[in-house]
Formats: sequence, C-alpha cells, structure tokens
Amino acid sequence: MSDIEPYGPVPTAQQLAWQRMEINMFCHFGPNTFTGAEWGTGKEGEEVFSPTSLDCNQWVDVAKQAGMQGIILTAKHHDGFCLWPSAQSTHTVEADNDVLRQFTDACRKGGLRAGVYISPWDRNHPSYGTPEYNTIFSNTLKEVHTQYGPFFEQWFDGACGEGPNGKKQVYDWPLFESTVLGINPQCILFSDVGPGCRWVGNEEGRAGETCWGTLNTEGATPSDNKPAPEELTTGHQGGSQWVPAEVDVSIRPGWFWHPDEHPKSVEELMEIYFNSVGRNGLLLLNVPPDTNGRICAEDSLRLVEFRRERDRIFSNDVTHGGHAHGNHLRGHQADNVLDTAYHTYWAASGTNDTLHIGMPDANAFDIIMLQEYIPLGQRVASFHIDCWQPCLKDGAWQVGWVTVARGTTIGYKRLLRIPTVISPRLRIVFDSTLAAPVINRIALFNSKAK
Ligand code: FUL
Repeated sequence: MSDIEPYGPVPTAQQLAWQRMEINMFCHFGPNTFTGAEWGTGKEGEEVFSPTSLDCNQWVDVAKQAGMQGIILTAKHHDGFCLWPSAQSTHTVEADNDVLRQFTDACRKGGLRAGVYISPWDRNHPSYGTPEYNTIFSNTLKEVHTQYGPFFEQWFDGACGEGPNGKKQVYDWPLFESTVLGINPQCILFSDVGPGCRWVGNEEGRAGETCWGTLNTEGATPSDNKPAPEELTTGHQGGSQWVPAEVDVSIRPGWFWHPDEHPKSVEELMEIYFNSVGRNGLLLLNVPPDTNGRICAEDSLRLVEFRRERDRIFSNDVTHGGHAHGNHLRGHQADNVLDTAYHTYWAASGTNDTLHIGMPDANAFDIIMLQEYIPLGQRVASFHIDCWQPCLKDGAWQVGWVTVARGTTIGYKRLLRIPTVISPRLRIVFDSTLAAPVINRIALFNSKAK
C-alpha cells in the first residue's frame, strides 16, 4: 500500500501484471490455416484441419526467444471449429488430437502464461442465433476454463458479421463474463470495452498518441454498443473504469498463415512497438502457425531480429550515474525515477512541479522513456521536455532551455522519438495534470549507438 492517495480508477493487481508483460503472442490457427480463408464459413469438413507436425513447444520457444511472456490461442474462431474435443459442439478436433491441451501443457512447461480466444460469433453451431446459444457458449467457456485453465486472458472478439440474411445473436455478455470470472477471478477479459482490457479500435498496431487507461463503459457492450473506434484508440480522460488498451496486430497481412504472405520488416515492427508499448498499450502480436503446426522459420527469425533491435536500443540508458530533483512528497524523492525498481517513484508535491535530470556528461540521445506509476492512477494530460543546450536568443548564442519534445498522456510507458540531442541536463515540465504527477521511471536512449 502506498502512502500517496490514488487518483481516479487504478489497475487491479492482475491488470498491472498484465500491462507489465508488454508484448504477448497471438496465434491464429484453425481450418483457415489450410483453406486460405480469413473467415471460414463453418461448413469446412473437420478433416480440413490437419497439421502435419504440430509442435506447441516450438511456439513457446519462439515466443520466449522473442521476449514475450504469454500466448493467446484461437481455440475457436468464427467458423466454430473447436481446437479441443468440446462436448458443446460436433465441429471439433478428435479426442486424440487435443491442440488446446498440447498448447496449455507447452506453456506451463515453458513458463509462459496461456490465454484463450473463443469467438462468440459461430458460423457452424446449429443453435447460433437463438437464446439457447448463450447457454451453449457459456458452457463452452465453463468447459475450457475448468478443464484447461487457468488462463491469464480470455479474448472475446467483437466481430459479428453474418450477412443481411444471416443469423444475429443477442449476446448475454453478463453471463459470459460471470462464467469466466466465477471460475477464474484473476482472468483478464478482453473485449471492445473490457472489463479487463479494451480493443484499441484498429488492427494496425497503433494506440493513440493520447492514450488513457481509463474508459467510460456505462451502458456499453462489446460489438454493437461500444464507443467509436477513435475513442477506443485514445480512451477517455477521467473515464470511470480502468480498461487499458490492447493493441492486436498481425506480423503478416492476414491473421491466419497463408503461403503467399510474408512477415513485416523489423522497421515496421519497431514502428508498431513505439506506437503500442510506447503509447501506454500492450502489444499482442499475432504470429500464426503454418500447415505443419509450427511457426515458420521466416517469422521466427524476424521475431529474433525484432528482439535484438529492442535490446540494442534499450540496453544503454544514458542517464546512468545521473541525478534527479524536484519537490517531493513523503520521501518519494526524484532520484527514484532513475532506478529500475518498479515500485519506487517520484511523487510530486504539486500538480505543476518540474522534474530535473542532470547527467555527469553531455550525452547523445534520441529516445525518451517516461513511466507513470499507474497503481496510483493516470494523472498526466500534457507535458513538454526541455534540454539545456546552446541556442540562439536575440541574435546571440547562449546556453538555455530548448524544448525538444511535447506529449500528452504518459501512462504505463511513453516512448518519444526526437532528433538527436546532446545535453547534460533536461527538465520535464508538466503542463496539465489531473493530480500531482507520480513518475517511476525516466530513461534516455540513443538509437544510433552501436
Ligand atoms: C477480428 C476477427 O474478425 C479476425 O478474424 C481476427 O480474429 C481479429 C483478431 O479480430 O475481429
């Protein structure tokens, strides 16, 4: 417990642990992997799903090498095909080919957290479109969470795309949520509007430059009664609930593996990283297994390169050996922003206090990392950063404060990319805050260093 009063909604212990995972892997795998479709019709024969050398341990190894801590598997996509021998459906794998079991076993063995995507939309189930389906779907959730759990996250997809003459299900969301949470209260429920975490409003790998962990969810339901996508991208300042953004995007053009598609470049993945983790979101990067039931070499190599690039940039914090100062409350002094301990922070004494960082030398940097201590709420609405630098003033060169970056929200993590600066001192000026800032980390990196 902190001796600083929290501001507004704050993450639960599970939401905090979830956000600190930063990057997880998504695996879209099912009949579509074999047919080339993205949305199966539900009429595919069960024999279509025929991985030749399924190896979930390999998925886990790849995810670990990529620096990820969890994997979410599409155990049932919109075609309704269950990757486990469900008693609620006839459209499933055979009992001796239980992919979900192999997946959860592999995650446990490899020390990764397992999550599960179970699509509410079902193009196969005969009862879909009737009230009875809600009970069946709830039983499906019950089956999966009791027999295969615990899962760290349950993904409720918002897509419901039957054609004009198709079936329309009126979903019983409260039933689905209480079913999962009744079995596993720790589970993070993803949907368009949470409650555990929210869709970021696009599938391009982009949270808003302004991205609040808070959202007004009163009266909202996933799918058909949610805030506009742009609102999900930015969240709501002063929103009533803590529902952080999850940024789901695929390493390939499609969500499922297709032979003629290829993974994004490291540059594209880095752009996604800065725009997701670097904007207060969690990155859920889809890496779909192929028809062998393995992650192909092209994708796993790309993931290793992506990890290497992050390690290269973020391994050398140039504030090392420096000091921070700013007015503080009750012993939560400014120097706490320079250590790597998560739970030590600077608690400003006033809403507009300025934080100063001084380094032993003038260092080159082009990336600024800021972290708010979100267990005490998200407080900063806008800020700017000045560096102590030579500058031209009234026609004469002198040394003074030069603004090098401006930003709005910070949240769990904010990464700002700027033209290279060489300076021994900087200050963070909080222009607009909802409460006195509480910052647990500031670091500076040089992406051009070898
Ligand atoms: C969407 C789905 O329709 C896609 O097939 C995919 O599963 C993506 C993650 O979510 O809503």
